[in-house]
Amino acid sequence: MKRLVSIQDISCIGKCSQTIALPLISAMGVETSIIPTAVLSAHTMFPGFTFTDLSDSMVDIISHFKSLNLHFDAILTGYLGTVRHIEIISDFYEQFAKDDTLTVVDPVFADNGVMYTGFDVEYADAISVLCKKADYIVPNITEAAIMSGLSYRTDYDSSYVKEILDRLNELGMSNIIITSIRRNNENGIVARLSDQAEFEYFKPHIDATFHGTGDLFTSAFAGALLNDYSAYDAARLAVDYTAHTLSVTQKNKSHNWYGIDFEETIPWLIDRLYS
Ligand code: PXL
Repeated sequence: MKRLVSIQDISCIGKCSQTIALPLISAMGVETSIIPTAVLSAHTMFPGFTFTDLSDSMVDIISHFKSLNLHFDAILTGYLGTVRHIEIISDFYEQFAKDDTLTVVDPVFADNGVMYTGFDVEYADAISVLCKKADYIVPNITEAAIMSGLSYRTDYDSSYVKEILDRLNELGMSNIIITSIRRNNENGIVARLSDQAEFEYFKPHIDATFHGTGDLFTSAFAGALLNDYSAYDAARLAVDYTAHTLSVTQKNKSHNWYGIDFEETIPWLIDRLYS
């Protein structure tokens, strides 16, 4: 069985980061180990959340992993939170990212034109450095614009997206999948791979936003890559799964404001994965 390590926070309530990656990628038939970066009582949309930084534990966990001689088929990072986390992960890459290790970075620091609580330009610069080291990056359009140095726009066309991709390429990032792109009445992704192949995939816009949707996309994408899907097929599966889960959640009368109801759609994902 392939083994992935997911490096992101544990939000005790709120369905995001590890509490999405762990069940979802495991269900996709991949052993999912974790390195928690921090424990939050709840994700950052909850007023009054607590944040316990686990940087020192990360260092201890990593040195124990090293003594166990572990091999990872993939390293996935999502929401981190501090520049120190990024530095620790860069060291982790040095030790564990072998030639046959797939590295996926979801930079997670902004959405809808604004940075999340607690993030700043210094963080954006630091995560850009990690993005240059990754095999695949999956920024949303806000994160991609900020990392590229272009200002975020709500109204844009494909030339804006291409310019962002050009600039990210110039910075040394490759295999870029930009998510949350709005086009007329559609939502989707635009990707450029290291061989310059480009693809896009759009679905009708669903008028609902739920926390953790990006984490769901990235987890499904990474899980599909480890099931030997091509980047194009993995991205399409992840878009379809995300859209399906959004619409199921929206229809769910008992849904919670704080998270997406992915638990209900895991069987759908697994059906699609093996069909
Ligand atoms: O979904 C990304 C995410 C993950 N973890 C925490 C967050 C967020 C987004 O805001 O607050 C703690």
